[in-house]
Amino acid sequence: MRLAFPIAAAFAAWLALAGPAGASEDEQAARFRRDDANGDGFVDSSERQAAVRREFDDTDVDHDGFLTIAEYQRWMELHVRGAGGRRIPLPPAATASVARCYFRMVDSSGDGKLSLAEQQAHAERTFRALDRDGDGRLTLAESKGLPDPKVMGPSPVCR
Ligand SMILES: [Ca+2]
Ligand SMILES: [Ca+2]
Ligand SMILES: [Ca+2]
Repeated sequence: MRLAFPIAAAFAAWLALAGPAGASEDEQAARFRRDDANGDGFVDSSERQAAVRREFDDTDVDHDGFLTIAEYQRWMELHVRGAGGRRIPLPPAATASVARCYFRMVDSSGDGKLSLAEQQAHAERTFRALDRDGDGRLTLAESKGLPDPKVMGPSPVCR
């Protein structure tokens, strides 16, 4: 359990920030409804990208246009939830390792910070990996599914 925690948290946090899925069922459905701005029961790519922009602005506490590991850790402490929406106690060492892992995956320029463009590129990849029938929009069920690894590419090894 102890050993598995950082990987499970990495996965949960990665999905929570980058895709429509969150840690708990309720949170997933609530997020889906929030993302579905026109209320048609589907989340399309532009609705997802608008949500990514809002999440980016919330996470970028100093508003310099980049997310640092510390800003991302703070976001996780505030938003990662377990079953039933309960807060999970996240030791700083765990959030730091999850953040480093996430940054390895998303920071394509390798400068140690995430730009909005990098977050959006990652969100778009995740969106395509979740859109199993390829119709360009996600149903709630698709948004709760696992991203297609063939579309997503290999996940970084986190420790
Ligand atoms: Ca919609
Ligand atoms: Ca910042
Ligand atoms: Ca679809």
